[in-house]
Amino acid sequence: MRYRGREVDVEGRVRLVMESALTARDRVGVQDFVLLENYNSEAAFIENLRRRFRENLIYTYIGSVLVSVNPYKELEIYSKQQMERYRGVSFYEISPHIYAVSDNTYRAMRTERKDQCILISGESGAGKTEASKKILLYYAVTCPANDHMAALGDRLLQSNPVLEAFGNAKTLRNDNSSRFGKYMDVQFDFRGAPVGGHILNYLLEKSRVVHQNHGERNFHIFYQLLDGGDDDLLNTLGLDRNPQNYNYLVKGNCPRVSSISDKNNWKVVMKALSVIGFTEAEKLLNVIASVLHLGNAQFGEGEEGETYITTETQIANVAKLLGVDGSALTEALTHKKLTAKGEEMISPLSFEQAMSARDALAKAVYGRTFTWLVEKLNQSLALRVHKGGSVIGLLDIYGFEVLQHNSFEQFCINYCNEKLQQLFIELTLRSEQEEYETEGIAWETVQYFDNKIICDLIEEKHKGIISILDEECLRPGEACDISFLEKLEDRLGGHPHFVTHKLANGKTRRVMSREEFRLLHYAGEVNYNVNGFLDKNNDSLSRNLKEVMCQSENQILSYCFRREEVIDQKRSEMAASQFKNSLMKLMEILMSKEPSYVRCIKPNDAKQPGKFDEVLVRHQVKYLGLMENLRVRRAGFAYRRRFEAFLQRYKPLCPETWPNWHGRLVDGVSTLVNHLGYKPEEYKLGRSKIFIRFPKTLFTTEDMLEAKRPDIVIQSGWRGMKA
Ligand code: AOV
Ligand code: MG
Repeated sequence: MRYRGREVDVEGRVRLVMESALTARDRVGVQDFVLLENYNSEAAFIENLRRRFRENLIYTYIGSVLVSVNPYKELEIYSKQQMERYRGVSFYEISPHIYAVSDNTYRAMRTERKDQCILISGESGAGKTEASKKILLYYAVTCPANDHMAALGDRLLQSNPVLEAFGNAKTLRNDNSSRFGKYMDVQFDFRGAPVGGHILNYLLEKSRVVHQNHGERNFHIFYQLLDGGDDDLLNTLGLDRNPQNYNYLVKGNCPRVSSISDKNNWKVVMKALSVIGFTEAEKLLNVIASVLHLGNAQFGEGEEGETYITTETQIANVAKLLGVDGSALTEALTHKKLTAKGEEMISPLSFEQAMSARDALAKAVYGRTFTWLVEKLNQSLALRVHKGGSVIGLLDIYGFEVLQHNSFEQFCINYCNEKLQQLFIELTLRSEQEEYETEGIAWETVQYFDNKIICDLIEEKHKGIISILDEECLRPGEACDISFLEKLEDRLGGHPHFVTHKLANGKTRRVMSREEFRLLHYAGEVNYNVNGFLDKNNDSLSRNLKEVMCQSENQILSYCFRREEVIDQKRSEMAASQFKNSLMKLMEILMSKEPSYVRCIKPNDAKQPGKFDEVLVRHQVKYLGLMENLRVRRAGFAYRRRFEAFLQRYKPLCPETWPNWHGRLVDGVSTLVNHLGYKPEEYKLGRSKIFIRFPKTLFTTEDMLEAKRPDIVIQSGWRGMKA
């Protein structure tokens, strides 16, 4: 047996690893990919991830980027004691963790007084939302509490179950999939106490309210209400407990999910609402129930093609819950109002039109109520007194998704991921390059795929897909989904990232339907079916329905449906453009902050613990650009550390630097490495950091330290420093 080094295990015990054939590093891999001997090898990269995953070490760094693999099981690594271990400790001192990123970001905000953000990316089900919750928990538990705002941490935490109930749903990819994008600012005062929060929400997948794919569900809140609400409540709302009795809940044929307890979650959500200081729960539940009843409203077709409602009691129920006049609602669901030459005309809707008016109303009611809810949360989290502190922003969006049938929603979701990837490319490469420049170290360029070309394809003014879609939406009566597709073919055919069934030689591509276009995204190919694109982009509610809704006695709804909207005939921005513009603003917000990254990886498609699907992981490593990230990070140097950190750690190895060095830091480091026998080609001294070329140099030094001072407690020393 041979002494091999030291490790911190998941329970936080420091242990000396005594292993023979299988050395510690062989078994658990390296905790930072920059330490891989063969950093150009994708196979070595994957192997390192696999080994660590097998040992429940789900976190690994690429420099300061955290790579996280979803364990699909509860690990004992998120306790309060664990949080304590990471407080004030530098990255390299202790095993990688989401808490280390949280803590480093927090300290960078405190010491540099600069706003920070943590960007979490990865495909659907990779663990983004869980990561963001852990970060928030870390701040709520470890940051000093503000005297006046002792409960703010609680409110921040409680905003999550509420948002998830209304904005998350079970999909095939994820039992708790975020169906909206979320950016949350946590505001801190000058003492570092959290004092406020603000949430920005992005495009909720409203179509889910009226339709779910097979095996998927509507938003959690519906099932929670039916399962958890007490008898009196359900009676008042006119609901029974069986989700299968509601048209809007049966489409996916999936009323229950084994990993979810709707009943318990209902309690959690109700409690959260009360912590947040929510007084409108009753009105909110009326809205939720009204959507369920609305879905059960049925129509019949009269002899002359007119449409009427066959379920009078349903509509009476809906009207009561929405706080609107029953006959006005009936009228608005079956007729349309047109103004021609200054005269108002009323004409009946066809059966199909009435159905889609009903669905449009359900989507509008739910979607606007969701936005209202976010505003309510924001009021509760709002900064009461501003004390000149800084902000940490957390971005948790819906992950890249490829379904059997991809529609407008997937188009928006994947576009959003495309933007985030672009930001990652710009910021990581830029900041790395800047670091070499400020340190005065010569740097090698690294080739990488820049996805700007795809972003442009989607968002470019006049030329991009969104512009073309808007154009078509402005030709009512003439345009349809297929004419939109044809326009895309005309204008974008031949673009390297755009494909349809038409081949350049005029023939057709058999494998693609005539209703689809394919985008070659950074993360893979996706076929989008154009069916419904125009409608969803228009996202319009008839004037009649708006008129009815803005007279609602339910204060939530009268807030959501404003009079001005009916009076002002101006066309509001269309859905995709609005989304695009909100993303542009988001990018500006993020660019103004110092970013940290968490890159989440999904180990298998079966949501199973312990299963590491190499093909799937390799694909994600590829499209997340992790290899390029690593190469850029290395760019010739495996490791970098600030002089004071390096000296503090290794000073016991040199009599001249031990116990304290009194001269300039750079001289101390120089003396130390000379004593250790570093050769000139092995390292470079920058202005504030030492750059070490080979991992082996660092390993040898670590081993020497271990042999000399096995007693050194890892957490002690050089607190509060960013490497
Ligand atoms: P996502 O946010 O990335 O997908 P989630 O964060 O919701 O994915 O994670 C999906 C599921 O994986 C969770 O519900 C947990 O069961 C499990 N999981 C993720 N991270 C951990 C962890 N650190 N420890 C234990 N289990 C975990 V989407 O919202 O679909 O893009 O739109
Ligand atoms: Mg999520």
